Amino acid sequence: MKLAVQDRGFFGESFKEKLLKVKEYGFEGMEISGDVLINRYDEIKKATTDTGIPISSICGGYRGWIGAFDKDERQHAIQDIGEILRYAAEIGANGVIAPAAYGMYSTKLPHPKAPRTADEDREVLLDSLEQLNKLAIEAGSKLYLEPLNRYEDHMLNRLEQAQSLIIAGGFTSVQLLADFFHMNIEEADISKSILETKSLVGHVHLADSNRQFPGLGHLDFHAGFQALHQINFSGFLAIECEVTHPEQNYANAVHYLKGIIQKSYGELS
Ligand code: LER
Ligand code: MN
Repeated sequence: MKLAVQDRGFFGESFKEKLLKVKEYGFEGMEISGDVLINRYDEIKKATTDTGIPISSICGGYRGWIGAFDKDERQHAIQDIGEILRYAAEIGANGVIAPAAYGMYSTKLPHPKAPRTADEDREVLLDSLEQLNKLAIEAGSKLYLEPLNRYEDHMLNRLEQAQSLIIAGGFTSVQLLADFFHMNIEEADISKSILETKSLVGHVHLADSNRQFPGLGHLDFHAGFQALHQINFSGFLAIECEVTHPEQNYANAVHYLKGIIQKSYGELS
């Protein structure tokens, strides 16, 4: 398990500055946006070589959603993510993240009826994932399918729902993203869900129960990390939090998380 962090303006202007800053905090990778990766590719590539800190993963920075209601928006997402997958492989990142959609529709808010049924949602997602699985294989990268909480998306809220799509389609280059903030809302038992989806878990997002830094909410990271050790998770855990006090937040989180990683590992070995 390696700790990564999402890019923030606070880390610096140039990617060399950013990667040196996160290295100083003790992170081992950085998650960046797809449009930034493409627009600043040469600079980012050189900065990863100069600093020894890799780009762990790509989150956002494309048009539309893979589960968009609008056909053109969905095709834009597939096209853009396809291009980002190629750049991700080129720079040595582990993969590219995609939720079904973010903020498009929620059945838990007073929205008018959705234009699609749950069965139609599933069909659309299977179609998008089939196209993206092929593009990920061609690129030599992975797509990380991310379930979000019920207020951010109505299609995929739990790991088991995303797992069911991956298995149904036999998508060998699509894996799961387990985000602790969303799992805290949607999973009955975070550890059990991780153990049940096992080797399909390819990437992790870390935030506490209130989207603040781990240690500033009431989530039990220890139990979740034990489950990650049990499935031999060797990927990145990327911090995706609201930043209130940058200088303290990052340093405290690395200290807190490395302590839990070591403790949970020690108890199992
Ligand atoms: C949004 O809440 C989120 O968790 C992001 O990772 C979406 O990809
Ligand atoms: Mn996330």
